Amino acid sequence: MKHTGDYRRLFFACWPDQAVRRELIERRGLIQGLSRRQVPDHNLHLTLLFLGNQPAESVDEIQGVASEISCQSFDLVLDRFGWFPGARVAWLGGPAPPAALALVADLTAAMHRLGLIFDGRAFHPHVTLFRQVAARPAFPQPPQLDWPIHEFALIESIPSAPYQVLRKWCVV
Ligand code: 2AM
Repeated sequence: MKHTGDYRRLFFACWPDQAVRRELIERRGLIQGLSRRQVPDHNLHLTLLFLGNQPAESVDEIQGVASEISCQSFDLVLDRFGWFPGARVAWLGGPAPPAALALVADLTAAMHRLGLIFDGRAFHPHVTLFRQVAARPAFPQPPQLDWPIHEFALIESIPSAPYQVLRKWCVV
């Protein structure tokens, strides 16, 4: 397909429903004030696979191959706050369930088969709550958040706009 020169910044994610979003907001409140760059309520999510900038005309193909992925539903357990020194983000995260790892591996393989090039960062389940956190904070222990995952989503990041959910797929 001819490349138009336009790019879309994309990632696959678990997108919270209202109830889980409320719980994420409540956990974020336990560490409030860590930086001025609090992730807005409407953007809270858990990235499965970051694709970054991809040719605009690949979006249909990406959705097509994502539709063929079969995955079992799983429960995410988010039970700790943490901080990544490189990215300087503070997050709520937890262990990676085998079904989540399988989904990420299937998505990665499918995107590679399409010939897409993207960062191969390892999957560490986390929801970023604050950006530009300069040093590791002393975190409290959050109450455990259980997040049942029955679907995953393709999200577009557009500068100065809320993340856009392009499409969701159910898992069984
Ligand atoms: P972060 O929250 O840990 O920064 C949209 O930017 C989403 O993609 C965020 O969840 C972000 O993770 C993630 N992301 C951005 N760049 C990435 C990269 N190079 N590798 C993996 N995930 C990335």
